[in-house]
Amino acid sequence: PAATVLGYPRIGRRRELKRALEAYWDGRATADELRRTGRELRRDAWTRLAELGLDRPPSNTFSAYDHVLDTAVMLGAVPRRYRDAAPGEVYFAMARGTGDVAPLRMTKWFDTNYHYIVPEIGPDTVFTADPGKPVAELREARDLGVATRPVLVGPVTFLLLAEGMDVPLDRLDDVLGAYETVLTALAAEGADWVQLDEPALAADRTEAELDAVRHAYRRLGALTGRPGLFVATYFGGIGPALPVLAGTPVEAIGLDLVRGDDHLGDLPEALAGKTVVAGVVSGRDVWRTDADTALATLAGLRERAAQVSVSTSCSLLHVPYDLDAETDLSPELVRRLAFADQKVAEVVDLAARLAVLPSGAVPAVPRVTAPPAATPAPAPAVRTPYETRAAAQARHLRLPPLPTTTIGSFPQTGELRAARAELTAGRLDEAAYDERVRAEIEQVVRLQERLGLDVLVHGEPERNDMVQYFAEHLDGFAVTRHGWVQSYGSRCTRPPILHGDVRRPAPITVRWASYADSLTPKPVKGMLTGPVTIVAWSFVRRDIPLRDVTMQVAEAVREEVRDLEQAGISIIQVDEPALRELLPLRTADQRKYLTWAVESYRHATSSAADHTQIHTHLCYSQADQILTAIEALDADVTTIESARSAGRILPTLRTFPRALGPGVYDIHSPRVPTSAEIEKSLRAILDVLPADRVWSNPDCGLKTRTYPQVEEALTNLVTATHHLRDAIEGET
Ligand code: THG
Ligand code: ZN
Repeated sequence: PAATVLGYPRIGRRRELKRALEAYWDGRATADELRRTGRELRRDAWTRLAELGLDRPPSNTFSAYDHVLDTAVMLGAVPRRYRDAAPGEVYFAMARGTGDVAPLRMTKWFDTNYHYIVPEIGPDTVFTADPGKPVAELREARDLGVATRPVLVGPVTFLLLAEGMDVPLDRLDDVLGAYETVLTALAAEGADWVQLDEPALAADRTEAELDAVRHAYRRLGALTGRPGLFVATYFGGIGPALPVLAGTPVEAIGLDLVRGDDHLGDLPEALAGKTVVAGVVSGRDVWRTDADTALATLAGLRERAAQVSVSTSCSLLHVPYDLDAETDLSPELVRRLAFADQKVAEVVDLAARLAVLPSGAVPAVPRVTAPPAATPAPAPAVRTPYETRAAAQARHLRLPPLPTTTIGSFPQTGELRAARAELTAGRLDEAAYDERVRAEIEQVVRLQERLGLDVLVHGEPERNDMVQYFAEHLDGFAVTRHGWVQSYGSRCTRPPILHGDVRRPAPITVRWASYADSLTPKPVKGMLTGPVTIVAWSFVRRDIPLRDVTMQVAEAVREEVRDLEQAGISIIQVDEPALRELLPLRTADQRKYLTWAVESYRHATSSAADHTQIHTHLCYSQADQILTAIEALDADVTTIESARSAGRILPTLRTFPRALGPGVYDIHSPRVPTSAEIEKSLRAILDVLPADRVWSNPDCGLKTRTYPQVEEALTNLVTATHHLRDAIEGET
């Protein structure tokens, strides 16, 4: 049986692609230099995969920015407004915008922390196939002596992810024409297999959508002179889509058997003629695979399918390259871990073991019971009624109408990042580093006082990342040195590994919050990351339920809230930007998740005194989809990212029961809004919400902006707010 993986990381073992992209965008490198880096990364990937024992590694999994954007370009779906860019610049214009044209929207790739560029199509989009990229990669690999299997985003997933049409699948036949051209070109170039990714099948699909799947793969299957078709599904079981796919001429079907083993019991008869590509090695976490369990699954499958190949559950894009690069992890932890290269070896090893297993033999799997977790019983997580709290907070804080504030982070300067790198390398001592942080905090406080903001923040200069910083200060987590995972484009995160029971050995944020508080008579907001976001952006142990892990983290956050309060901090923000990210893809599973997610947040925050004001912040402009859960968090003030989508979101906020700060400055763009624009946004908000419950703030943290942009934008924000405030106070 063959061994394969659905995809492989592409940012580079030392983030070479990130460096090359940023150098190119800054004008420090030429397009040729960028292309050379891409070629080197692809060569490294193919030769490594071949060395590790894969006979047909994937190709076209490299991307200069994003694979969904690559697909849009391959299909000719380039919106008119980008066509004026210089020929070599169209691709990055779509990804990042130009001086005049905003980029395409970016959003979460299913329930991962990877973000893709949202294709834009309309009734008039002309799909013209350009097979150039997949064909070139196939050739490039073959010249290195490696036969590969080109990977494409499948036509149904592509259309379902696109925006601009009420019923995007109306364009299916036009898109299929372009896919036929690409498949024909790949076959002509010698591809014997092509992988078409259809992760959209792991979410709920209507009958009409399943009909589209049937139609798409019947039509592609009927193409003459085509390569073998391997439809890969992942991020969960595909339920009713499985018999549909099985009823088409595709030769191979990939199943995520890590998350989606629910459908294994009733595999349709029709699979008898197919190759099942069994995703038994998880592409979503860093844990070693239990070989006995995986082998039992594979042996069981072999009884029912024509062929079984061993694979990962999804692309390895979501895990770091190589565990061997980590020298600081404890040997006990290392024994439990597998990064991308180790997972490839696992796949190869499982295939070899399956090959020598006599047919009919299905090994028994010993049941292991996990040790009970040290999970806190959820405290009765209720605060007093909002009205009571709001009155106590008003007396205590004495804030003006439309209070102004920011979300937490201020720009992270190059010097600050350099100082942190020096500290890690041992070239700067703790005391000297602390001195830099202290100076930065003082500057940020003085700046906010000068700007006239009402609720100040310390600016988070001491934090690399809002999750990693907490992981570094909690027991039960390990952090890596080189474990970078692409988040979007050139941006990466180093997800911490949550491997044991979580405990907080000492206060984490109190020192810097108190320091900032000591500098000013204005209230300073304490800044914490919520329990759901901490687990969502980490690699989490799987021996106990995720809910229990999250409650342990919530207990640590609860202790931090208590200590901040005791240090005299009266406004505490607990962010949950990833609340929506962990939302299960299937609606049937969503309510249960939201219940425990909300419960963990309330556990973290409910001990706060009435006069302590709890804030929360959520990103990604999808607040409207989980508004009931956001209300249930019971935060006193909620700030959301809405500057780009106010028109859609504002009407849904009319009945929001507590204070809200819908963002009035889009921090994701370098553009600075005028005070007139901000005032207009605020007026739109005041049309929907009562003035005594509205806050005035940017729509996300300021970390990725520059100081000149931030100073100008916040000046305009304060001016606009004061103007409206005078009008409101004049009325009463
Ligand atoms: N932290 C984590 N995940 C995230 C975000 C985050 N996911 C969603 C959202 N924010 C957008 N993603 C990112 C990811 C990384 C960066 C910005 C937005 C980023 N990374 C630095 C880089 O690549 O240069 C490295 C940061 C570091 O030193 O850790 O700027 O905020 N976990
Ligand atoms: Zn945000």
